[in-house]
Amino acid sequence: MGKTYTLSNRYFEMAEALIPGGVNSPVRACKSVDCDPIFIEKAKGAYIYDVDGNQYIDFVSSWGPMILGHCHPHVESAVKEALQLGTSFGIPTWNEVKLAQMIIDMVPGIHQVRLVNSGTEATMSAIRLARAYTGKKKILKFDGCYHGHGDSFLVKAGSGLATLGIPASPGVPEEVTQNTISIPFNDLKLLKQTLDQEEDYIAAVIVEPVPANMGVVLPNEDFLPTLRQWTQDMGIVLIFDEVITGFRLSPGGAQEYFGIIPDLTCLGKIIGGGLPVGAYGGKKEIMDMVAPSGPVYQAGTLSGNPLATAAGIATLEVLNRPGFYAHLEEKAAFYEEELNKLAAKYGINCRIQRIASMLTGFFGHKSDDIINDFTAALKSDTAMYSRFFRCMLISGVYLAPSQFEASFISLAHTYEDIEKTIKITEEAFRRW
Ligand code: KE4
Repeated sequence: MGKTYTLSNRYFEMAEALIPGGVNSPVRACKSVDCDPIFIEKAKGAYIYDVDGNQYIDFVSSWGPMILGHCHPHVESAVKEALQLGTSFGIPTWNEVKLAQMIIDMVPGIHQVRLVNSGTEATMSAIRLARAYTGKKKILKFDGCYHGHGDSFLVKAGSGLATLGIPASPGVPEEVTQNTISIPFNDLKLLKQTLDQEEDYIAAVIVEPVPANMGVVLPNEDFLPTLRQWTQDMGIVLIFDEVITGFRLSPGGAQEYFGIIPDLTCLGKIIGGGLPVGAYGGKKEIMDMVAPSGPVYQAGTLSGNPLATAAGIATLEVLNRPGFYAHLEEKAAFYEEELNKLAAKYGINCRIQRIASMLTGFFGHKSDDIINDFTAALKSDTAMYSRFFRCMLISGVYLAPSQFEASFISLAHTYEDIEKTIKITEEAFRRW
């Protein structure tokens, strides 16, 4: 029986009258995949259920946080237990110390950490800190990388801006953006030129070590080590934005995966297990500058919230179980392999790029086209992606509603779920 979206449509109509675009985050509006959003009622494991009773295998995982799947029992009981003790105090709690210790134990480059409420807060705070630490103003980022909606970052950013085709955002004064330099990812020649030219003015380079906001794009082998060396030599703070890669690529994120240690790290998503937690941390000599131990101001009413830290602690406890990442990687590799086979069998132009348990299928590219920067990613056939998204949606698979995002495999996805997804994909390709 075909799916009905009666209630989703009605709720969206009501939402549009009350909330800009009917959503609380632009990419959820599904504009780039030419359909209205579904409204979710509940989720469990690898599945989400919309308000009309339709079931979907979920590959968005709330844009990354749900690495354990939805309603993991360990997380659920931790939050329920915390709830009995109160929801927010604005006074220090033991869980903040415990989560801080876990983050420091897991993430090689973090020796002191501050909890905040989102990835955006983490990145905004990290660049403010880097500017204070170096006394310099400029920030260098990479085209297609997205670091949240802080003013300094809304320059040639990925994610929602790329999805909606917005090169930068109105309302951001040029006095701010003139201090942000954005160059192509993986371009060492231009990086060297830019650093040599701007060495005296650049406070920090901020990078997604594996960008996922232009779709998953892998760093060339020499890119991160060279970036690390040059920023080290020039006294420029290197910030890894690991909001997505943190705890995703390995317990210690991309910096453990590649063995490259940044000066500061930004975290989000997985760290809160689905509740709002972000964090920034790094070398103690830099973090000591953060108020109240130092003069760099940053604050937050709900930072370190007891429910959110309980969810984060429980999540990291499961991630640290033996074999967790190997198991996730095997399932993701199986999914990638089967997708490649299908694309070849049906002559569908789709380049799949994967690392660990996150991947993107770039439509309109040959399977061996390496996409290593934003310009290449933007050449994707977004109309084809849109059609694929809708085919999969009506067949019960929920993918990212944008070509410029990633799909995530969670602990909860079984091989049966992946085989079912492959069958549905084959049906979509067969009828292409
Ligand atoms: P939040 O403020 O959304 O928690 O984090 C911002 C952020 C920072 N850095 C990276 C690498 C990120 O990917 C993000 C947010 N990611 C997007 C999706 N790729 C969030 C989805 C949305 O905007 O609704």
